[in-house]
Amino acid sequence: MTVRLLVAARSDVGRLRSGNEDAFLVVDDLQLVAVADGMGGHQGGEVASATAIETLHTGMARGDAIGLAITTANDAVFTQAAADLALRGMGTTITAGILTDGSLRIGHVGDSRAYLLRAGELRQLTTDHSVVAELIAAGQLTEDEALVDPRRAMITRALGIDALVEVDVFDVLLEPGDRVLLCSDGLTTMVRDHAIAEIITSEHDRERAADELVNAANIAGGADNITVVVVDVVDAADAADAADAADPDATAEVPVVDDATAEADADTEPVPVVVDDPVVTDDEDPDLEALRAAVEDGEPPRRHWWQRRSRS
Ligand SMILES: [Mn+2]
Repeated sequence: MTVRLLVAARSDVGRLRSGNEDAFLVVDDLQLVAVADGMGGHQGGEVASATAIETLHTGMARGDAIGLAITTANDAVFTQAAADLALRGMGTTITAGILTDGSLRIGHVGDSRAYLLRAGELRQLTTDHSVVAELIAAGQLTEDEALVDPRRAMITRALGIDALVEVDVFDVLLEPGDRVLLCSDGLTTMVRDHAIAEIITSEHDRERAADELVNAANIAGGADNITVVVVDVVDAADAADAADAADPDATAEVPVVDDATAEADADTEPVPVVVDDPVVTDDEDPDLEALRAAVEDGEPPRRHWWQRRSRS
């Protein structure tokens, strides 16, 4: 059976940030979706996420594989950061999916997420590249502890930080009736998975589901920018029927790059902190307690890239 993706996307500044450093991409004719969450002082976060999204779009439009397109996006952000002092240190997550032979091929770096809702069960498809995800995997932190851990904004992989980046690429076989959610951590740090599942299970209309997800994050505090991309997997024949019957203006899904630059307030953006770990080797568990002091408490933590130094 041939499937098709129908998409609703929202990006919201939230209630505490002055600018929106998230970006998303919906390209209907490529059946491509993506979310990026930028970090960096001044305009850096917005530039990083917008550059990554645009470069991904360009690469996918010329037929590159998703891993290559994301690697190229890394090059673009890294090069731009190196060339402009004001942008130094900027970086971004990216989580992208493209419909490929009935599967969603996902490319992923960082702690934005892709979820699959199938038969009422919500499953996280991506692995967060973050300090707390590593600690949870190692049994050193519970999911509940991670939600309030001061290290929760520290990511271990991002685009733009280094000339090389490791990209997770994998396929998820899709079925009609599946719903896929891509989102930035402004949703997942505010709204628990069971509440996300309840919203996207009970709200059939994907546009309203996207609104409700953003609303839920804002009601919970809106501490970060919130971006959600709700993807319905439908039988391609049904999708064609629906498009014929509907107002073309209402269903046209054009490429969108939402970099929200106009909302930015450069003066209030702190410079990101890159925390070097002085002791980690590949052979021992990092003593991450020592890093707590480097992360501000009380306020919602800003995204940091946590650099694991390789042994020399
Ligand atoms: Mn974020």
